[in-house]
Amino acid sequence: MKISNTLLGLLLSAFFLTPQGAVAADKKTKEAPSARKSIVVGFSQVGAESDWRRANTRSMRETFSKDNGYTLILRDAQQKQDKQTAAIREFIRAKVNYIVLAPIAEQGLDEALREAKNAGIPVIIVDRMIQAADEDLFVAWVGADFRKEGDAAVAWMEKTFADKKDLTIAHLQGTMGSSAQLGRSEGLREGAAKNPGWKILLSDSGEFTQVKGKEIMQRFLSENRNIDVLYCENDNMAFGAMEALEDARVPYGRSGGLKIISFDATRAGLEQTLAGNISYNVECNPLHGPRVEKIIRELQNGGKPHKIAYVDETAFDAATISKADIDARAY
Ligand code: GYE
Repeated sequence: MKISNTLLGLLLSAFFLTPQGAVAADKKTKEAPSARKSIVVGFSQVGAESDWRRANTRSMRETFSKDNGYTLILRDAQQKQDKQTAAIREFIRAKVNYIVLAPIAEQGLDEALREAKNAGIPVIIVDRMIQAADEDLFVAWVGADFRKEGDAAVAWMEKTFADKKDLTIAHLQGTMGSSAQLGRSEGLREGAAKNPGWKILLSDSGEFTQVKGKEIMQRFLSENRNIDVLYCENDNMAFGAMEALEDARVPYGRSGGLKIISFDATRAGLEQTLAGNISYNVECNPLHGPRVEKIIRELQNGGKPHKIAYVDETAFDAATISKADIDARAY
């Protein structure tokens, strides 16, 4: 009797192993995320100065979520370097597993990064870069080739204004000392050096914001209304500049007059490109969350991620952009 009971039990368990096992396995996977220790990531973000930046923050938040097994500590530096330094030190004190840094400027973070290194916390740099004396201050970087972006804008200018002997250029720069500003500005500077007719008569920083972009453009227009090209280092400053142009009744875009070149090619930027208000818009992709996560996964698995990784990018011409380009835009 005893034996047959055991046998029966065995038989039953053999028959019902699949459903029972499935339930058990299901329970296991359900319990896994909470049971597993989450990875703590401290992210020091530049600020919230532009549409690009807000899309970038969203991408990081979505990627480093609780459901994905992370605890994200996000600190907004409001475009102030001392806040960024303080955030790095806070992450070190909190003993986070990884520090992710979107540097405001290329210079000035060495000391805080050395402290992170001494504390044994890996630093991943995203978007802009740093000019560090010691390459070992970070494990990996992922972002855009800003100089290449500048070169793309210059190539468009050379093509578009090939017949024009003299070209008056106004230059609205991003946050001075940031990689995005340095690369894009260097592209224009070298373009002007190659093209003797190009004159950069006006230049100043609009700190990548719409408000400051408008303010600087108003000043430019008070100094000189005969501008052929506005080389504007991001979409939001271009929106501000467009407001200033409209207030001053200076024609621009498809209808003639001044031509605006912009960078980022966010959805709002592309809408202005399709409308013909921005003549050329060079893409800069902000969706870095999954790229940074891939680096962290590699490190977790004992791998060695690429030290430097550039994101592929394109550009949009008002003459050829389509509605489909905008519909495809996730940011
Ligand atoms: O172009 C601008 C943002 O660093 C690439 O920063 C980024 C730049 C982007 O404020 O809109």
